Amino acid sequence: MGDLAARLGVTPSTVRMWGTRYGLTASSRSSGGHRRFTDDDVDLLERFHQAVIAGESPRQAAADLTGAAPIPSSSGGPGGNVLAVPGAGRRTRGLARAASRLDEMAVEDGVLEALEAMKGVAVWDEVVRPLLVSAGEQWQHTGTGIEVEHLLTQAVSMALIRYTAGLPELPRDKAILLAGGPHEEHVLPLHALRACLAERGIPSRLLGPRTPVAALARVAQRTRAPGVLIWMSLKDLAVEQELAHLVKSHRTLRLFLAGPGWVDVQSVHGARSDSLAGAVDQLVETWAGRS
Ligand code: B12
Repeated sequence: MGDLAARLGVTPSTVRMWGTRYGLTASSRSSGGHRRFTDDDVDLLERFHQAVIAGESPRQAAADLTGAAPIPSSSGGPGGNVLAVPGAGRRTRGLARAASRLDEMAVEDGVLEALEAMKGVAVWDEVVRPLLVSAGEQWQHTGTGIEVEHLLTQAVSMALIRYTAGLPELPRDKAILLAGGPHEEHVLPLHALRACLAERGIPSRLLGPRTPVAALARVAQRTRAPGVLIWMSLKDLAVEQELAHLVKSHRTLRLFLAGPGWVDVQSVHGARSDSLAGAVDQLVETWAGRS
């Protein structure tokens, strides 16, 4: 069991759960009663894991691979288990339940309501981030819940956009540039950052996921952006070498590197931003010193 789990990159309890929930288990036992996975069992579990990571529902993947009818969801509702968020407050638990039943509007409205009550940094750190971390962990450990992650992304981005649009109008010049790295899909933290900058009266332009560094350099030059922040959740060592060109876009440009993707990267071109509140402070100062 342990060897198999390590080979698949999941925990032994996950493999056990696949057995009880989807009937995917060892086809024989040793004389001592231990599970014995044959080559065919291992092959089946590997294909199951791959299908689930690729986005298929575990119930359907198990049915496809074994030829059995799909096992009905135990809760009867769409999606099964509720996303567990350890230590979460009332608001976060409510949003976790809404996300688990795929109620996009309830999540969007709940996040918007929280933003109006508590402001950007607190909502991100205390309400939204715990949900995202739990959704990521659930996916990593069970290969399930990717649909909840997508729904959360959509609802949280929309709430942040609606909230930002309702704030007083911002000056249009010298906007701060925010972008995801060239291969990066994760950009939610940039939506949060844009909302927090808008609360402080600071304009920003969000170029979104997968922004090529050369494009960022052109925009920085054209708009004379006083500051650029690049978010990367995933490590991408090639990006650092391209930054030399970006920081030369104009004389006073300051570059900030944010997200776990930069953790072990030593860069002479940019400064690290370690938290949402920290990035807001850095960019407020950068914008105040714009020339
Ligand atoms: C939402 C999400 C997605 C969405 C992204 C949508 C979007 N528009 O942003 C979708 C579904 C598209 C997605 C795709 C993928 N994802 Co994803 N995703 C996430 C999730 C749940 C949240 C991401 C996020 O916004 N994080 C922000 C906060 C919550 O992250 P944090 O680590 O707590 O932040 C720390 C610091 O960065 C800082 N911080 C927090 N917020 C802010 C804000 C600012 C401004 C600053 C400066 C600092 C800061 O404080 C924290 C503590 O120090 C994470 C889970 C997670 N824990 O991050 C996985 C996660 C990042 N994804 C992961 C993976 C593997 C993927 C995929 C490769 C999956 C796949 N097989 O396709 C793809 C990536 C494709 C690509 N090329 O980029 C892994 C990455 C593991 C790794 N390091 O290699 C994670 C960690 C899930 C997991 N636990 O395994 N994902």
